[in-house]
Amino acid sequence: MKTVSASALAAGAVHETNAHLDAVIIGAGFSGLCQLHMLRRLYGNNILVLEAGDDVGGTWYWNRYPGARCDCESHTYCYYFSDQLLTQWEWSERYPAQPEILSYLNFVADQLCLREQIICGQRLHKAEWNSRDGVWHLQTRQGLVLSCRYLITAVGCLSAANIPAITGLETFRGRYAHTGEWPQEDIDFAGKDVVVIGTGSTGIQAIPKIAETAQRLTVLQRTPNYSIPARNTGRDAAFWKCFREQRADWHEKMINSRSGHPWRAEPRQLWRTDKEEALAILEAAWQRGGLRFKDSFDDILTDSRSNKIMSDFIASKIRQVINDPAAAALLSNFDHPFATKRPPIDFSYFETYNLPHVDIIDIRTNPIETISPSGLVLKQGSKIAADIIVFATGFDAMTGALNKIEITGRDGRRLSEYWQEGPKTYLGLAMPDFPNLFTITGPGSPSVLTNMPRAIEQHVGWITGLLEYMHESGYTGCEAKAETSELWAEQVEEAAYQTLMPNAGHSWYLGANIPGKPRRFMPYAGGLDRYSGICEEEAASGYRNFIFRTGR
Ligand code: NA7
Repeated sequence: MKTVSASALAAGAVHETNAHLDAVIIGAGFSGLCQLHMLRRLYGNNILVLEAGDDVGGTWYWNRYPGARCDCESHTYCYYFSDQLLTQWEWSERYPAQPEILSYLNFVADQLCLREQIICGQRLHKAEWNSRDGVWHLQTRQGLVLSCRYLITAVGCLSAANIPAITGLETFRGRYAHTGEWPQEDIDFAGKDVVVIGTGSTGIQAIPKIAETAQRLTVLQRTPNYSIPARNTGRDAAFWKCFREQRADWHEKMINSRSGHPWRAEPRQLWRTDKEEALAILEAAWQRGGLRFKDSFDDILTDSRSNKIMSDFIASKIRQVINDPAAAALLSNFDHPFATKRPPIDFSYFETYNLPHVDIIDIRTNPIETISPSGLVLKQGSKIAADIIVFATGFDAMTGALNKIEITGRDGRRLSEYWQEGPKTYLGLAMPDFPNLFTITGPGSPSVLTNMPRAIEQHVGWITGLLEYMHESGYTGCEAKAETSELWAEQVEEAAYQTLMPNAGHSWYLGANIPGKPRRFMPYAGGLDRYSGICEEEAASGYRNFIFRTGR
C-alpha cells in the first residue's frame, strides 16, 4: 500500500490511489473542520477530509436559498474550542444569514490552515471494512481510492435532500430546485410565477424573500406550522465588548443546558400559572422573540395542558397578523402540539400572506396530483401556473446521508441493512460490527435538538479523547460492544416518550416524512447536559462498552 501525504492529495494529486491515511473525515462543514483540527494533534499530516462540495461549509455551502439564516443566535452559533477564533470574529446580526456563516467557516479554514488537508469535489461512494488489515477502504464517486484506519463521518443531520416523487416533474418546462441543493448562481424570481412546496423552517424563511420579487407566489402547505418572530437586530461594538468579557460564562451556560443554548427553561408550569400573569410572560417572551420563547415555562414539552395554552397563544398571534380569515385559519389550525416538530423562527413570514400576489393552498385536503409542463395540477382539478417550483420539502434526516454511502462493516454487514428497522448506535457515535467508525451527530445523539455547534464540539472532543486513549495505549482497533446499540436505542426511545415530541406523528424526528422509512424517534431527547455526562462516564470507565484490539 502506497503512503501519500494528505497535503499532496489535497494539492491535486487525486489520481494517487491507494494512499493510506490514519484517519479520513467525510464532510467539511462545522463538524469536519473541527474534527480535522483536533486530530492533527495525533496524526499530523496523515489525515484527510473528503468533501462533496466545491468548497468548505457543509450545510451552509448547500443551503444558499433566499432568506437562509440560522435560528440560533450568532454569538452562540460558532466554535468555542479556540479562544482566538472566538475573539477574532464579530457577527453583524443576532441571527446570521447563510453568506455570513459561510464566510465564517472559510475564515476558520484559513485561520487554522485546514485547506491543505481537504479535498473538495469528492463524494464518498463506498466504505468497506477490511478485518484482516484493520482498515477502511474508501472509494469516491469521482474515482479516488484510499484506505484509512479510522473513518469519521461529519455528513450533517439534514443534508440528504428530499424531493417528493410527484409524477410529471420530468416534463416540467420551468425551473425547479430543492432549497438544500440550491444552485450556485442566484435564481431570478422577478416577473415569474413561483410555487413553493413546504412550510417548514426553510419555507418559512424563503417565502418572504421570494415574495419580494416574484410576480405571483403560491405556497402549497400540507401542515400548518408554528413560528415565533425572530426579532432580528444588528450587533454593535458594545455587544461584542460585553460578549468578550462574558464569553466563558456563555460557554458554561450552553454546555450545561439541555439544548446547548445559553439559557435554561424557566422553572414554572404554564397551566398552573395565573392566567393574566401567564399571558404577560408569554407576551414578553413573544416580544423578545426567538427559540427561547418555548422555555418561558419548563413544562411545554411534557404537559399537554401547558402546551395547549402556548399553542393557542401562538395561533391567536398569527390570526391577528393575517387579514384574510380563510388564510389565517389555514395557517393556524395546528394538528400537533407546539415544538413537537422543530419550531421555526421567522422574519415577517405571516405578514407575507397579506400581499396581493401571494396565495396559500391547503394540499392536505387537495393534494398535488401531477406536475405538467406548465405547472401543477391538484387532485380537485385546479391548475397552478409555474415558471419556478421551489421544493422546501426537507430532508431524509439523520440517516439519509449515511445510508447514501455504501458502508460495509465486519463480515460484510451493510449499514443500511443494520438500520433497516431504524437506526441503532451507541451514543449516536459508534456501532457494533463497524469497527473504527465514528459518526459525528449520528442518530441517537442530541444533535438536532440542540444548538448544533455545542453538540458537534462535544462529539468531536469525545472522539478525539477516545483516539488519544487508543494511541497512548497502543490500540489500533475499537468497536462498541454487541449489546450497546440495542440498549442505547431503548434509552433514546425512553427519553423521547418522556416528552410530547413523538405526538407529532409526521415529523422528521420520527423519519415519518420519508415514505417507507422506519418510524423511530432518532435524536436523543434527554438533553445535551445529561448526554455529555453519560459520555464522560464512558470515558472515565476506560471505555468499558468498547472492545479494543492491537496489531494490524
Ligand atoms: P421540514 O421541516 O421537514 O419541512 C418540510 C416541509 O415540506 C413541511 O412543510 C412538509 O410538510 C413539506 N413536505 C414534505 N414532503 C412533502 C410532500 N411530499 N408534499 C407536500 N409537502 C411536503 O424541512 P425544512 O427544510 O423546512 O427544515 C429542516 C430543518 O432545517 C429545520 O428543522 C431546521 O433545523 C433547519 P409536512 O409538515 O411534512 O406535512
